[in-house]
Amino acid sequence: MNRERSIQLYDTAKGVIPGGVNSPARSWAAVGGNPLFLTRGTGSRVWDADGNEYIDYVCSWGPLILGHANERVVAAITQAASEGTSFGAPTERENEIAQFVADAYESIDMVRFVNSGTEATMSALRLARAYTGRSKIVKFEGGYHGHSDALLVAAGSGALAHGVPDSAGVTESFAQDTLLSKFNDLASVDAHFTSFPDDIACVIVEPIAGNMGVVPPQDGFLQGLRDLTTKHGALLVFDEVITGFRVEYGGAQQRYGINADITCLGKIIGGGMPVGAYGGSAEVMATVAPLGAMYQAGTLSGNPVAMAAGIATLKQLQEPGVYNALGAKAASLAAGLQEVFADAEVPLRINRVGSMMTLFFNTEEVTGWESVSASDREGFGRFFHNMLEEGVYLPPSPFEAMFVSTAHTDDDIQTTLESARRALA
Ligand code: HOZ
Repeated sequence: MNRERSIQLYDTAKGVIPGGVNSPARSWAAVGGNPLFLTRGTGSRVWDADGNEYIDYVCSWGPLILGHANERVVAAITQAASEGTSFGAPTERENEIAQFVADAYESIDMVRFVNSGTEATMSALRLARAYTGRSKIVKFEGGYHGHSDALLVAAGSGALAHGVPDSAGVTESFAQDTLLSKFNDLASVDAHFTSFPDDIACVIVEPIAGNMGVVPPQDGFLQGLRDLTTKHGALLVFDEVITGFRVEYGGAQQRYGINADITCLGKIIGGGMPVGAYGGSAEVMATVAPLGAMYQAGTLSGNPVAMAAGIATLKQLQEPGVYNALGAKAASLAAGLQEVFADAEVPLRINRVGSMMTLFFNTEEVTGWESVSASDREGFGRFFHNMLEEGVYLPPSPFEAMFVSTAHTDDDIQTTLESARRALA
């Protein structure tokens, strides 16, 4: 495959953008090589600047559950843009999508829209602190909740892949209020409540970890978090930026039957446009300005074009059978890959929930940070590059989720499996 144009563009980018990218995970530092510069996408496919075509399992890191350039989403964006791209004043579309979110989540009466998942989680922490009057928060090793200061401690995603899980520039005073626990280990959470019974404002968790690769919650883990936080008067914050409207229409909360106090959303609710949101009960959300004393604002929040894309996406996800079909497709891909790897005698552990999954090059079951860290990064990197040569674009990191969209066809799955067989050979 010729990738000359991508190489040239990356060289140019490095002169004017730090590391040539606007988000470190895109630099391919975790797998080596030159990132692809993409020019267009349709359905399950993307094309790079040299005209090479790929089956895409990155799907913009999760938002594109309907695939690229979905017709109804593009029409909604075009219509909204033609009516004005930003007003900095309320618009009716905000009411419509807020109602969709409140209807989807039993735990949400009110929701505030922001511009990214980072803003959503950052605001959720401020809200939890304002509501409880407490300062400390508990997060999990390998959990990634965007790049606000308090959350860049033992962080996953690009921070983990680049070896900077504790970012420079985060002062000790910020980090000291962030307590770390181990995912799927309730005792490690309980220990913090024993040490600081009256100081913990919230526990923030990705209910299905997605930024150290996909790690599902073990039986009882989320219920245990619910019980511990309730017992100690702390709030439970679910970061459903990836899982919201992904694993079920009502996210991980619907899937596992556990309600959070504050839910953070992003990705899918923006239909490929920049959107985040945080929501909860009317009582908790009454703390947010202008109702209450916790301040948070944004010129482009609730942007009409982004709201239109989100509405068009959620409407399609409300159609019967969408999640069953997505799950079945992802299951057949996972089963096929497991078989291909077994035939090649290469150890592989696939963690999958619905249409999100990670291929861990591990011999042991992957249940948390330690087992994630034991994966064969180089092996993944070789597989990634061989798949790319085959025209299959996987996430360029062993610690990210791959996504199946409604646009992926059975043919795409079969082609991917044949590619994997050759890639391993
Ligand atoms: N935080 C995203 C992965 N979980 C990466 C976003 C990007 O680099 O575009």
